[in-house]
Amino acid sequence: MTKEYKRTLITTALPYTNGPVHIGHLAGVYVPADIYARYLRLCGRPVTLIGGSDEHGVPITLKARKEGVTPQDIVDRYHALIKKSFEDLGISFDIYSRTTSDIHHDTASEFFRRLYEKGEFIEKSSEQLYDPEAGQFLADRYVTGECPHCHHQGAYGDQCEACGTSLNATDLIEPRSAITGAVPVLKETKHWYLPLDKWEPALRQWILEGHKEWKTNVYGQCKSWLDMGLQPRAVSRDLSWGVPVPVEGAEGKVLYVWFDAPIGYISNTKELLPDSWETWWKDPDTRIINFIGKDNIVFHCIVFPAMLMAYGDGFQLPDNVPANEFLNLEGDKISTSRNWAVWLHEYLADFPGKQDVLRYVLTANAPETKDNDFTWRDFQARNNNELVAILGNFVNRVVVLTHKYYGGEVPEPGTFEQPDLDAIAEMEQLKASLTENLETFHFREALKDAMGFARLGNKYLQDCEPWKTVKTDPERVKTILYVCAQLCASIDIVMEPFMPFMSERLSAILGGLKPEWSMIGRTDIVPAGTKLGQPELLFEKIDDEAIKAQTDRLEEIKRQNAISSFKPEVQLPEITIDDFAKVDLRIGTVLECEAVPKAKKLLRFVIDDGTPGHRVIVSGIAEHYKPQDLVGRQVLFVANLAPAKIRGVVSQGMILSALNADGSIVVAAPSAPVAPGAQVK
Ligand code: B3M
Ligand code: ZN
Repeated sequence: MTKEYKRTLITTALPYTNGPVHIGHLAGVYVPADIYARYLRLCGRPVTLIGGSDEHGVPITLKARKEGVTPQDIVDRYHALIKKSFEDLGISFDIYSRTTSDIHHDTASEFFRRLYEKGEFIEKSSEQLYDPEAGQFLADRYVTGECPHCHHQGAYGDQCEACGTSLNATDLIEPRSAITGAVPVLKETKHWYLPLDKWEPALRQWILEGHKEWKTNVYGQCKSWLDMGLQPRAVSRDLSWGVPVPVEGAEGKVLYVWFDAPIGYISNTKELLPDSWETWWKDPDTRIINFIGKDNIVFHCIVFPAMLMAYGDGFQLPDNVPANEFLNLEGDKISTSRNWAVWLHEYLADFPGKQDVLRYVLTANAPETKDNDFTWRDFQARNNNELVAILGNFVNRVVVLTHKYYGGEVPEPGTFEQPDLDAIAEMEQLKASLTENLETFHFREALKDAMGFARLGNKYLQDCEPWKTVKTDPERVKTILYVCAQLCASIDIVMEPFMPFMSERLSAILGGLKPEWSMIGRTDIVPAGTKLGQPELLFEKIDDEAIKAQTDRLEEIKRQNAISSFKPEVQLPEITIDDFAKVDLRIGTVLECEAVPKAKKLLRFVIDDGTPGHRVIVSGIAEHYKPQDLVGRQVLFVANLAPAKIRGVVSQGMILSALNADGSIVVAAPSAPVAPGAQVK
């Protein structure tokens, strides 16, 4: 940071209210933004953390259509759920509002009207994609097709999420309506376009020259778009859900969701600070930071800044746009539509009181420079081996020993000796590195530095061994435990941005400490004589059972997804009724069933086929059934198949079964009991 700013406005991408928020949103945007806001507050630097729901756009109307309810029903439901779960996770928004609010509609309308009156738009009729079956224009997520740049299938009408490129719906190769699946036709309609090309020189200057310090993923994406050349972008849509286009002759048209949503940052600031919001947006001494996911880069670095430049009137551009990559879940891309996610509200219900563990794991694993993976095993290991074994353990030992030797009162120290001075010096180093990492949005590294304080504490305690020294030099132990209390206090402060719930409990244990960043590393944070609270475990082990419940849930979702996305085999060539009549299909009852020795897949059946001799059939389904479970069941079999010797057993027929979408095999059976030997036709 080259300039000293007076205040920092932090915005977080506004989540679409078409579903709850998941760990991908948290790791990419909300946890890092909250860490940064909390850090600035601890430094005593003025900061406002702005959040809110993005309640317009096709994701919401699609969801409403699917459920047969109104868009308002959808946004009311998810806005409430998302707001509550953010609160419960301790995301310290100064405001969390919504884009269906009156103040937002007014602000977004006024923004459009000003650009309109300044002549900043191109008004143009053109042919757009139209679904003749649904009788509506297809824009944004109403239409999918192949991306003309990276050839990803399933790119949306406004953006390809695979390569991040922003698109016009008419750019898509082989477009399809997301409503009816119909092939769209072209139909004439009028829209307003923001000529991004007009702002290209200013954007080049601002980003490519002025912000070389941005993260390489953000800078690189911006550079490649600018190098490709910017085109005018439509900022209105033929839809009924959204902010109506506030000019004459625009009936049935609303603002494009990506036009109104970023204005939400401004509306929400206005709602929070009706008298001073302009200072937070227009004073050059304010620094604006947008926390977003990587799929939002183009809108925050190109489109919204162009809008702000077109508006003028002193609006400041962001100073930084720290966008993260994506977090995967157990090796697969997180997906709301496939339900492949860990949903925040479900996590909070399944792991009550463990908000900090999630915040910790998501930060330790944050996808800052590349996509990263969340696994439940890693979650468990980080909790048990790091939070419990390192952090919780150190604090607990200090509190227990202070109670044991001094009735819980922090003792008066003597002269600091070399190990004490070394520990104090190391705290200084850690603080410098931690601060630098936070300032530059390297939160993973920052968390490592913060954990460094707890590691240091354990090492100091292990080296000084107060439990031994107490027998030979009790005076020395007073200094050791005094230093330990200061270490605990520094841990409390450095951890506050990452794990605020733990920090609050630790502050209470340390006699009501009020954390401030400048205190870190000091040797007088907790004065001698301070009465410590009772020892309590700051973290508890998470057992295998709790983890298994989560991985079982994911397995089940995977299975359901495989079934719902199942594509049947291509049908075989046609046969005649005479061909079919040659196959003698019958029902039989399983009398005996056992594994075939040394053949992992085979079961040997004795089937009651209505004849006195019964018959033996071998079937390759041993990996899917326990033999005893099949005894007594009725099956369908081909009776006139030529006998074949399989692993030394002569099989007189074939039992019919289906290969299921998830790879399992299910034996075909009659829907009601049937006399053994009855024919199936
Ligand atoms: N709602 C996209 C998203 O949720 C969008 C962000 C708006 S930020 C102004 O990923
Ligand atoms: Zn693409």
